[in-house]
Amino acid sequence: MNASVFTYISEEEPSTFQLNTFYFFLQWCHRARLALKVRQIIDDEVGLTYLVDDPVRASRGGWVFDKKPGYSDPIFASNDLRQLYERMSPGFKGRCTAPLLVDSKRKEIISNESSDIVRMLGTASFGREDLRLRTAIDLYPPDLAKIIDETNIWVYELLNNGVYQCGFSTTQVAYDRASAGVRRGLERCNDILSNNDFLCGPNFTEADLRLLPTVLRFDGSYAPLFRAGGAHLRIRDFPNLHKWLIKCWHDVPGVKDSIDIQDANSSYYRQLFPLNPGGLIPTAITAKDIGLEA
Ligand SMILES: N[C@@H](CCC(=O)N[C@@H](CS)C(=O)NCC(=O)O)C(=O)O
Repeated sequence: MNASVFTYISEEEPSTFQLNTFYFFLQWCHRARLALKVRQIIDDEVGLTYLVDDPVRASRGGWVFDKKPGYSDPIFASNDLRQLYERMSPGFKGRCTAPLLVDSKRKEIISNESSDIVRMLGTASFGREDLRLRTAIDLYPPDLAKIIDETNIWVYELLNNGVYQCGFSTTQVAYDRASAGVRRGLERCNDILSNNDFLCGPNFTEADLRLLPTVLRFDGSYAPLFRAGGAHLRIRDFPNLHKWLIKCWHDVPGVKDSIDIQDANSSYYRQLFPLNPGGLIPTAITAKDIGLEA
């Protein structure tokens, strides 16, 4: 698993957890939401709390709680995410990021690393028989563990993180390297998907789940705003990958409900001032525009 200062829960752990997830909608949080949706775990069962992005009201980082239902900290009534980190992990020095998975009974942070959260939500039942049985899709079957882990590594380097490296490069050399990596990543996916329905074989797995947030935002944000792979590139330029995206959208339960495409894309233009100093939000891109709906 990824290096994290917090604990990792496996299926063997005791059953006393009460789950709570805090999150916003950018790609790392979208992964966690996808894991919940694909596992068919409904929001109320894990005590999901949304965050508001408000750097002015936040004491460090941008995430604040709000008074409105579903947006307040149910454990400590904190004002912002940093306060919650401080209360659960006094002296915490890292970035106070979302998604954040906490045990609301023990009042402890379980994890703030989205890849671990996805693995836990995808594989552990947290001692609850009903969550174990409901798993419609096996995101991490033991016989595919090795290939899923290998795929996650290059998908992260070239694509999940590669698009951000393009967007935030400050030198031409760094941008060129990251942009070439994004193209290699997209081509590699396209090649694999010429023979397979999904990245690791005939079934949707965690590797597909982790690729999805990047591909769903590519045409609306990562290409035009981050210039990932070149501002003009589109997922349609990789026909097998485009077919995969359509398949995930229509055939994998929960994927459609995991994202509001217009809002997810416009949030990049709203929030990333250095990349969009004028603050104008372009005409919204829809599911139809990227070929997902007729
Ligand atoms: N490695 C972390 C990164 C999480 C992350 O960057 N989250 C964003 C929101 S999706 C965040 O909270 N950013 C605020 C900050 O960096 O201060 C993960 O994948 O969980």
